[in-house]
Amino acid sequence: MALLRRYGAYLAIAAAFVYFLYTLSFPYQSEPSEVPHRHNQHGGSKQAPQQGSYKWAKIPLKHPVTSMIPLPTGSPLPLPKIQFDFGTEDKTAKNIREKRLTEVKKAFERCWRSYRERAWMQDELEPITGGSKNPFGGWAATLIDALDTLWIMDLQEEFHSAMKDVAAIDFGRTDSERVNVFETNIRHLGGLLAAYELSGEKILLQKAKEVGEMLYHAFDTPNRMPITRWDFHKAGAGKAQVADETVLVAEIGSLTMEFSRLSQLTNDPKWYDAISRIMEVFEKQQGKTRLPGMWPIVVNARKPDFTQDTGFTLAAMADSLYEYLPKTYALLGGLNPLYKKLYQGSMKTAIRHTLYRPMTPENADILMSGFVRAEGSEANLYPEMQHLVCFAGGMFALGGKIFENEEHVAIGRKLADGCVWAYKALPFGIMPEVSHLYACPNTTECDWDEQIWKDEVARRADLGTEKDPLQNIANLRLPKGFTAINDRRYILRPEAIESVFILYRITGQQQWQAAAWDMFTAIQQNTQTDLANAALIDVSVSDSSPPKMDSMESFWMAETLKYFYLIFSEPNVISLDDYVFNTEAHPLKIPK
Ligand code: DMJ
Repeated sequence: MALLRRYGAYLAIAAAFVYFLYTLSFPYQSEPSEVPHRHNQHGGSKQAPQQGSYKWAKIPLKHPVTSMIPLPTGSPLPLPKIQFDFGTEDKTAKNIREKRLTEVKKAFERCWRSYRERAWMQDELEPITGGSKNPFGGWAATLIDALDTLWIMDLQEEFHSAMKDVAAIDFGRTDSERVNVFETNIRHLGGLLAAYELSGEKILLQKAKEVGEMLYHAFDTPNRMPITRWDFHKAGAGKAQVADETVLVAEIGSLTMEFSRLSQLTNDPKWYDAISRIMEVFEKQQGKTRLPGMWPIVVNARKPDFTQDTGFTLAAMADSLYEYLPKTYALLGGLNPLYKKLYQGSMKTAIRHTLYRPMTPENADILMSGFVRAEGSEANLYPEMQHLVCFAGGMFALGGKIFENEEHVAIGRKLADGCVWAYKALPFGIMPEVSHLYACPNTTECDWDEQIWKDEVARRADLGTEKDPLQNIANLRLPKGFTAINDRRYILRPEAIESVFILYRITGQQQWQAAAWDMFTAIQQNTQTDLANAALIDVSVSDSSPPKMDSMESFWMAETLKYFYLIFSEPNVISLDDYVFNTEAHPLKIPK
């Protein structure tokens, strides 16, 4: 009974938390998990204006560590070669490539100009009305996120002028009540570190350190687990803090790259120590979860205990946790085998339980990664397809190279192909945020069966009792192969082009550049506004162009346009043999 009460209380807290996230920005509900499909929710509501600025480095800690976990020592191990050996380029191919590169740069410059004129120092430009908003603490998220793209695109004047204003940003104050630690880490800390790595400008490392000092206070809890939706002002006032009982696993598991690099660049081990304590918990819990090998979407950081939630995925709310394991391994020069162990263990489970081959009219030999509900001895796969999970192709391919596993590289290729297929399947060539497909019984062969597809569409849409189910299928605007579209938006996300870029650099095959160009032209034609580019409300319409919404997240210029630019650059520009990208596409240098 006591156990039931405790479990009931846990569920009630989890449900309340999930409902809170859901109300923030999710217009749809996930069928199997009933949790919103994205971990990067915004920071939260405004609070009364703050007096003064917190000097984070000087605020005493309530729970300082007694002994510091040091960075691994020794010379970095040589990593296997990642990039394809590109030979001399054919003249016509070079010509085409350079024209495409110019088009991508023009798209970026347009957005940058409008941001500069209309929303300078704000987090985001509103690309239709020209207004602005501050969902990320008001620390100029778009500016910081796009700094390294400016450098890579050789926009030197803009880079140096922007850098001067970065110097004035005060990370000791915000009008937001809560700070999203994950978002601040990947966008601000990641952005500043990468811009520093590329330019060598000391002020950028200084600002990265200021962000690091701030975020370090989110770890000031009795068990040193960080608070992910963090009460900035409570911490600034020196009040006691405790880690949360319901935390999204990506938010606690995707701090390793930036924190490790910050420790390496400052020679201060405290950030590496902070994330190492988290990864020790991941190691302890890996074999105890409901789907051993993987970690569930919601975890209890206070206990810590990762054994309650039954939902598992490589997609939203878990994604970058897995992505960071091979990348952190590389960043630490291969000197911490824990990251290899965690990655290999989790991928074994992910391959077995989350991957499926969708049934398509072309009998395409592709893969997708869905959602798994693990209860008792059962693990049931729900063949969902999220835009967010399109990063997985690149992760498997890169991880396969790092750990010399060709089977993983092949899986990566099929996953990336799955997203290319999904883009092409929609009327305007852009895939939606969340949809469902029909999973073939196995991944080796699968023939299209129109009747199975129609039955599945009808079942999902609950059309069984309708007079004319086929007419209703038409009303659902589903390309063949799609059994439901649960969220019809495209919000300028990067994951598909991210994987296509990685596959191109790893294989050297031109098909990936061709796929990238199709994606770019489709996105550019449909998302352009008078000022910049806007998210789309519905990519499934066919009789008119997709309607837009007044939003341009900072990852459009930080990630999406950067990957489009890099796939048409010379392959030695930010080579995958020299850099690993954080989950916001900020390149961090691999120590050699
Ligand atoms: C970005 O902030 C990051 O790529 C994150 O890992 C997931 N969501 C967005 C882009 O879609």
